[in-house]
Amino acid sequence: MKRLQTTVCIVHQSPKVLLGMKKRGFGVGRWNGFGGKVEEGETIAEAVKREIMEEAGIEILDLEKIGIISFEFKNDAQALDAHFFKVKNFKGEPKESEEMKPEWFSENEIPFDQMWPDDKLWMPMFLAGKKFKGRFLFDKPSTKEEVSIILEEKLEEVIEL
Ligand code: S76
Repeated sequence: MKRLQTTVCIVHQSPKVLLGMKKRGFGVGRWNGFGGKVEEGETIAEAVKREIMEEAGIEILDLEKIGIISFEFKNDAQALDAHFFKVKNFKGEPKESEEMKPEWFSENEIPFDQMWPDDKLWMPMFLAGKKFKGRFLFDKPSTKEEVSIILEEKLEEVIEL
């Protein structure tokens, strides 16, 4: 199976988290962390920095790896290895780009009904400062109209990634 390396980065300034509404492409119509594909010749950390600058116009000042989840879709040979990161400090003001509309949410008002279905499982671990590893198998990629369904799930807290 082909595994695409991707990043998901969430700014956490307790009790607020910064999410972005995806305006096009994979995950359109859903709130998510910032991120995308790791490009050829780029480290994962470089990809995180580049994506959050492109999508939200901010420069991150710290970066902590907090999870790895493998996402697979039934009948699809393309799997995603998503590397999850937490950022606490950044420079600049989050601003809307062609790809994402950033918005701050309270930890207790996270819009899970407009997010990927796995988010309600790992987000509590993220907010509690725990690290995690997991694998989710979905029936299909989500679209704006239809959310995908989790067919298999595995998620565990880990001490180290
Ligand atoms: O939080 C998530 N971000 C993604 O890009 C994809 N979940 C997810 N699930 C497939």
